[in-house]
Amino acid sequence: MEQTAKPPEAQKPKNRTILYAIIIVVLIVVGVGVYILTLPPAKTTTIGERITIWDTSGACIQTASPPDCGFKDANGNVNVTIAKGTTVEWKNTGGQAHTVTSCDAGHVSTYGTSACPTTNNSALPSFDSGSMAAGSTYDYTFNTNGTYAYMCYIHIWMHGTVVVTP
Ligand SMILES: [Cu+2]
Repeated sequence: MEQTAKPPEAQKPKNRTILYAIIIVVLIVVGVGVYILTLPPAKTTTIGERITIWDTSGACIQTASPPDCGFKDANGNVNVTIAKGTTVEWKNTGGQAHTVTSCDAGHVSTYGTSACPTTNNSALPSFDSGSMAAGSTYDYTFNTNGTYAYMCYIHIWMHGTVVVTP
């Protein structure tokens, strides 16, 4: 079969080439952008102390004896001592929502002295997890030495202490 020479294509306008170049550049930029946005965050926080927020079958009654909810570390202690710079992670293993809320002056005035029998030194930073659903965690890094009382503002009889040493 005899090959017939293709008819010469109509000359593409030059601006079409420019359009293709622009499309390719846009695709590359979008591709790189999506790649960067989907990279996992370069978060290198190491959890130095884990505290369990617990309750018994979703109950957290102020008058329960022994208590049916609270905070505890791996050894069952309510009060923990950590080195400055340590990140503490609280995990709500209970069936109710709980909070991790520091007993700074602002929170004491909001939640009262039943929630916070002692007020933290004003030099210490405030922290507040807000309402934590069952199963959720809250991390806080302690960068100032001192004794931090904290509580759960949903159950103001839930108390804990973090002592931060140099
Ligand atoms: Cu609670």
